[in-house]
Amino acid sequence: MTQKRAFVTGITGQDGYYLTRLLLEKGYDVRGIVRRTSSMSRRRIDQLKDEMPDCADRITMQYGDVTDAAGLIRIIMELEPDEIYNLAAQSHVRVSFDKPAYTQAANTDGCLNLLEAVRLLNQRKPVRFYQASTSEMFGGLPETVPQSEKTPFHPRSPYATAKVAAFHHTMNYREAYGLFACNGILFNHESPMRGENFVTRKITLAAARIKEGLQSGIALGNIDAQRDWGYAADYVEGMWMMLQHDEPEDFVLATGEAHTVREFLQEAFSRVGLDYQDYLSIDSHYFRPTEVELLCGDARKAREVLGWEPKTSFSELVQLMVDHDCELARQERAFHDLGRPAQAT
Ligand code: NAP
Ligand code: G4F
Repeated sequence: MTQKRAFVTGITGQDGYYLTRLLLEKGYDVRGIVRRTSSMSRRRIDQLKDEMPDCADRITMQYGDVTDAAGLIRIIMELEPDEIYNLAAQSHVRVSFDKPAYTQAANTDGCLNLLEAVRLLNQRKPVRFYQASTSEMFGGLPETVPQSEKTPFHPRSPYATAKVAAFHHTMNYREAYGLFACNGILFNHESPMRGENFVTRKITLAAARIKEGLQSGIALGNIDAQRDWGYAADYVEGMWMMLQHDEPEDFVLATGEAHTVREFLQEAFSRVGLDYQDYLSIDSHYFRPTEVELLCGDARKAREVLGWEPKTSFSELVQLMVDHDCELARQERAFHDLGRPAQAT
C-alpha cells in the first residue's frame, strides 16, 4: 500500500503536535504550513522530531498562511494530499474581541480558501477534509446542556461567529459538490502543549512556578465558568477517525463532564500542596464582553458511529499537566540558581 499523505494547517499549535504524532505513528507523510514570524514558532514540532527521530524525515514544513488563497491552491495541487486537517485559527476567544476582522479572516476565510482548493483537487483525485469546529458555537446557555450535533448555535464572540460560518461553508461544500468534508465539534481539550494564555495551562504553570518560588500569585477572570475539559491526545484520534469513516459527517467530541475554573484551580494547586485562595486575585481584564457560561457535550454519536471515547479523566488531565509544569519549573529554578553568586559561609 502506498504511504498516505496528510496536509495539516495549524501544525505548530497544540493539536498540530498531537495530530502529527498520531499520523506519523500510523505511517503517514505529514506536510504542514507555518506562518512567517520574526521569531520561530516551531517549538512543538521540533520537540516532536526529537521525540520521534525515526519519523522526522516524514514531516515537512513550508511557509504558508490560510488567508493566502493562491498559495494554498498551489501547495495543495502540488502535494495532492489524501487528507487535509484545517486546524489553523486565531483560537483565543478573548483576543477575538480585540481582533474581530483578523479572526474572521483566519477562521472563516481560511476555511473557505481551503475548501476551494479541495474542490479543485477533488476533480483530480479523492481527498478528505477535516474542519476544526468548536463547542464555542453553542454559546453555553444553560438550557442547551448537554450540547450535541442537534443543538442550535448561539455564538457569543467574534471567534465563535467566525467558526459558525466556517462550519456552514464546510457543510455546504459537502452538499453542493459532494466533498468528503467533516466538522469535528470539539469541546475544550488541553495538555502540556496548551498555549500559556488559555486558562488551564495558565493555572498549571502558576501552581508549579509558585511552588518553586518563581511567581507570587495568579490573576484570573471569571472562575465560575464551566467547561468540558478533555485531553488533546484523545481528541486528535477522533479527528482521524472522522476521516476514516464511510460517510462524511459532523461529530461532537466531549467527555460529558463539566467543571468550573475554580475546581480546576483547586485540583491543580492541591497537587502541589497549596491552597489556591492564598494566591488568587480577580482581574476584570480577563472578563469577556459576553461569556460562555456552561459547556458540556454529548458525544454519543461519536461513540456509537466511530467507536471514539475519551480515555483521560479530569483528575488525570490536571495531574499530567501539573506534573509536566513542575518539571519545567524545577528546570527554570535550577537555571536561576546557577546564575546566583555563591553564598558566603
Ligand atoms: P492553537 O494551539 O492556538 O494553534 C493554532 C494554530 O493555527 C497554530 O499553529 C497557529 O500558528 C496557526 N495559525 C493561526 N493563524 C494562522 C494563519 N493565518 N495561517 C496559518 N496558520 C495559522 O490551537 P489548538 O488548541 O491547537 O486548536 C486547533 C484548532 O482547533 C483551532 O482551529 C481551534 O480553533 C480549534 N479548537 C480548539 C479547541 C481546544 O480546546 N483546543 C476546541 C475546539 C476547537 P502559530 O504557531 O504561528 O501561531
Ligand atoms: O481557556 P479559555 O481561554 O478557553 P475557551 O474560551 O473555553 O476557548 C477554548 O476552548 C474552545 C472550545 O470550547 C476553543 F474553541 C477555543 O479555541 C479555545 O481553545 O477560557 C476558559 C474559561 C472562560 O470562561 C474564561 O472566561 O476560563 C475563563 N477564564 C477565567 N480567567 C480565563 C481566565 N480564560 C483565560 N484564557 N485567561 C484567564 O485569565
